[in-house]
Parts: sequence; structure tokens; C-alpha cells
Amino acid sequence: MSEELFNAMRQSIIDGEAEEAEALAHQALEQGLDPLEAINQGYVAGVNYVGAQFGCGEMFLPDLVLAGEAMKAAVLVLEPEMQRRGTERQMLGKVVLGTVKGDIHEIGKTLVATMLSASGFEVHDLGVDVPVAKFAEKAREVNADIVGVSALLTTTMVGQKDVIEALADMGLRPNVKVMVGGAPVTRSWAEEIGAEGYSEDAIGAVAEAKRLMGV
Ligand code: B12
Repeated sequence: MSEELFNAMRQSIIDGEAEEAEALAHQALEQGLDPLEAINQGYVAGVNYVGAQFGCGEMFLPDLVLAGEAMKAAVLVLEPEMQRRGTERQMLGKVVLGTVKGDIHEIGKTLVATMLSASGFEVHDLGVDVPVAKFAEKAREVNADIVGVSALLTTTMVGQKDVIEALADMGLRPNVKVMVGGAPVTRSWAEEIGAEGYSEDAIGAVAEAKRLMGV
């Protein structure tokens, strides 16, 4: 029964059908399904498929954008229930996440946010085009363990370095760890700017965040 629902969820992401994805999320909650399971076995399977198809040139930009919108619509429905159960779950750590100033790419960042919260992190997603100071202010406000900074443009990558400096200026380093990512970002760039974490995808981002928390 839930297998059918998971397949429909996966397909709603592949088809980029936000309304369908949302309706299926409601259905899952009505049936008492674990929202985390719905995300991992349903929606994320769809996102992974779309990502792979995009990588080999079988799907295109509009497909990605629509898949991202559908994913967001589903997560919006499932999130309150995830948070409710999260209070019963041991949270692994607090992450402040955003895409740097001047950069409006949000799909990858949102995927990282979704995967982190699905894996038990408390995620504060600041969105896109986020001013440097806002990362540091939010980190202080919520007592963050990790700040994740996404950049998809070579011209905005330097913003990741600025965020590290802003955290240091506020006296939050080295307690608050920094994780960077985005298509042009490499491990050597992360090392150069003093970020403790780097990953080329959302699955790796979860592994990095766990490593930084020592779990
Ligand atoms: C979709 C897209 C857009 C969409 C964004 C829609 C949206 N709502 O996000 C739109 C159309 C708006 C757009 C606009 C532009 N784009 Co664009 N865009 C892309 C595209 C095709 C895909 C990006 C994407 O979503 N990928 C899918 C996700 C899942 O992957 P991802 O973002 O890389 O994220 C993964 C990892 O990087 C990692 N990750 C990401 N963030 C983080 C953070 C942390 C902490 C960690 C650990 C990991 C991590 O995990 C993610 C999940 O697996 C890329 C091409 C590409 N191959 O990357 C170009 C690309 C990034 N864009 C590019 C450009 C040039 C632009 C524009 C300047 C175009 C223009 N002339 O107007 C504008 C810039 C606007 C701005 N100011 O930001 C260039 C950048 C070149 C460069 N190196 O600087 C690229 C590489 C295309 C190209 N080959 O030329 N774009």
C-alpha cells in the first residue's frame, strides 16, 4: 500500500507536479505514514532520478526547477509533522543554511536543507541572496553548530569566505563550523578559506554534518 504511495510520490517529482506532490503528502499524513520515510523513499527517490537524468542530458533546466518546486510543496506539508516527531527524536545539531548574497540558485541548497532536516538536524534555512551578516546573526541567535553556505557562481564563491570572516568577527569561530558547497566549489577551495566541511551533493552534506558533530 505505502509502496504504491511512494511510487506516486517519486513520479510526482519526476513530472514536476507540485499539486500532486502536495496532495500525496496529505494522503501520507492521513494514513499515518512517517513523513521522513515519505521523503526518503518517495520524494528524494524522485529528486535523485531527476538529478541523474539532468547529469546525463536526458532532463533539462525546466524539469529541475519544477522538480524543486514539487519537492518544496511536499516538504511544506510534511515539515510540521516532522518537527512534531522531531521533538521526540534526538536532534543531531543546529544548522544555519543559505545561498550567498548575489546568488539566487536555490534547488541544491534546498535539497541539502531537506536532507539535513530529514536526517535529524534542526535546519534554519535563510533562503537565497543572503547578506553575509545575516548568516552570522542567525548563527548567534539560534546557537548554531554549523553554518552551511551555498554558492553556484564563481563570482559569489568569495561570499563563503566573507561568511567565515563575519563569524570570526562575532567571536563564533571556531565553535561554529562551516560547510560549503555548490557546483563550482571544490574541496581545495573549502580548505583554502578554512571551511571544515565540503560536499558535492546533499547526501555527502549529511555525512559531513554528522562528521562535524562527531556522530
Ligand atoms: C537551475 C539553474 C539556474 C536557475 C536557478 C533556479 C533556482 N530556483 O534555483 C536560474 C535560471 C534562475 C539560474 C540563473 C543564473 N544562472 Co544558473 N544554473 C542553473 C543550473 C542549470 C542548475 C543548478 C541546479 O539547481 N542544479 C541541481 C542541484 C541539485 O545541484 P547543485 O545546485 O549543484 O547543488 C548540489 C551540490 O552543489 C551540493 N550543494 C549545493 N549547495 C550546497 C551547500 C552546502 C553547504 C553543501 C555541503 C553542499 C551543497 O549539494 C546539492 C545537492 O546535491 C546550473 C548548471 C549546473 N550544472 O550546476 C546553472 C549555473 C550554476 N548557472 C550559471 C549562471 C551563469 C547563471 C546566471 C548568471 C545566468 C544569467 N546569465 O542570467 C543566472 C544567475 C542568477 C543569480 N544571480 O544567481 C552558471 C554558473 C557559472 C559559474 N561557474 O559561475 C551555471 C554553472 C551554468 C553554466 N554552465 O554556465 N540558474
